[in-house]
Amino acid sequence: MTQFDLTEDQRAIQDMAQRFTADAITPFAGEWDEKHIFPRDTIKSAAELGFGGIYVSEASGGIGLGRLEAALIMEAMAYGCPSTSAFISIHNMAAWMIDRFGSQALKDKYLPSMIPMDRIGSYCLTEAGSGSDAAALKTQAVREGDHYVVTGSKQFISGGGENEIYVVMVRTGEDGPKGISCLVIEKDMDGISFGAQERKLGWHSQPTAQVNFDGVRVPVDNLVGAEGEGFRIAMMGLDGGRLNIGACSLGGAQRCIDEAVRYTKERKQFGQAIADFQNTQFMLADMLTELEAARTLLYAAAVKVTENAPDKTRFAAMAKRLATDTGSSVVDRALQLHGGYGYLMDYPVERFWRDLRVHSILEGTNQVMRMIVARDMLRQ
Ligand code: FAD
Ligand code: 2MC
Repeated sequence: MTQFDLTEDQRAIQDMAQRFTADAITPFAGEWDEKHIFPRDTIKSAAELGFGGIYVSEASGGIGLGRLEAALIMEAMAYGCPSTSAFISIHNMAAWMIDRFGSQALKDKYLPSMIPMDRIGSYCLTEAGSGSDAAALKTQAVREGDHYVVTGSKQFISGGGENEIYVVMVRTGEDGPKGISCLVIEKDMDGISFGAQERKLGWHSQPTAQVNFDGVRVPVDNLVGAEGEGFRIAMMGLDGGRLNIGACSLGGAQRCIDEAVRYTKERKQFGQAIADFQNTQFMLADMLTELEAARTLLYAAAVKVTENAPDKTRFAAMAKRLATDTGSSVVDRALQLHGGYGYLMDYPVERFWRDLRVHSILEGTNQVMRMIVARDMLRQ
């Protein structure tokens, strides 16, 4: 993997994540995908390296790194399994929201078990009727004394049914973004239930399910930030999440480039290695060039999010859009270079093709990313 002006510490973190991936993820990821295995033990091992609280502050027990370091870790783990890497990213987003906006009591209540991933976090924004238009969400939280009574349903929740902690965006006030608040809800609270596991094209190593709330009584103390701040908190969480999803595409695409180089050097047709055809060489050259360009933008955006730069949201959106579209396009070309064998599960490329496809859809579709960028451009 090429370097982008990384410090010695950043290289050490990248190296640690790459070694962890080579030992604990890459050899097993194909089986996780094929048999739909959720690798909870491996996720727990990742947390032992600090990956359960990458940008949670050290004061709260996290490893307090920046967003570029987080992207390096996600990219490295996605080289083995984009689905598992992304799952760990979502947990990090939820833990960060509690650390950044929660009261001290809330942090004390949840983070000590979340950082080691004894309890794993989900992020719950999407509903059946509000996907891209997230501010239209309808899940209600009505205050009754010291509790909110929560009723509604969240769609497509990563970790749904498996995870213990749900960071949930709910409506406590008026229509639109200003009436939204953020609550921490536990899996075993009365009135919470889960839909059947979704049957998906990819991301087989992690569960996805609807999460239903039927009069769930949640202590008022479980509010993250103030009432009405939930949408902003959710969006700030996604600024980082989108970088990580982009990084997962970079890692997956890099793996497929490496697989394509190896395969095209070995595979012979017309009496020569297919790597000797100029078409193959030009394809490989374009794949790497485009991936490096996307990687450079993503790392730059990550630094902006760490530094809380005024244009961080625009950069995170641009980087997510470019990295995920480029990643999928690179993997598609790697599959083509494998010919018919690329379509078989005997080679890993088809798994990456399926896993990366959803990165252009979730954590905001790539159309929504363009909307964010264009709105910001036209506002100025
Ligand atoms: P829609 O919003 O209905 O969009 C359909 C199409 O219309 C898209 O192409 C979209 O880009 C386009 N479109 C919509 N509005 C506009 C517009 N204004 N201009 C141009 N085009 C537009 N959500 C969570 O909250 N937590 C999770 O953990 C989570 N995990 C997920 C895991 C998986 C496997 C999947 C598939 C989804 C997950 N999601 C999760 C939900 C995901 O974020 C949404 O699917 C996504 O935001 C899109 O919403 P939607 O599916 O309702 O599509
Ligand atoms: N940081 C801080 N504040 C933000 C923000 C950000 N990144 N983005 C928006 N806000 C604020 C914004 O400033 C505004 O506040 P104010 O009125 O005080 O200025 C408020 O939030 C409302 O913002 P908008 O007016 O932009 O809201 P709008 O309703 O137009 O929608 C949009 C914005 C489309 C960008 C948002 O709904 C969106 O991101 N949709 C996509 C949903 C999404 O990404 N879902 C992902 C679910 S998670 C997932 O998929 C997983 C796998 C975990």
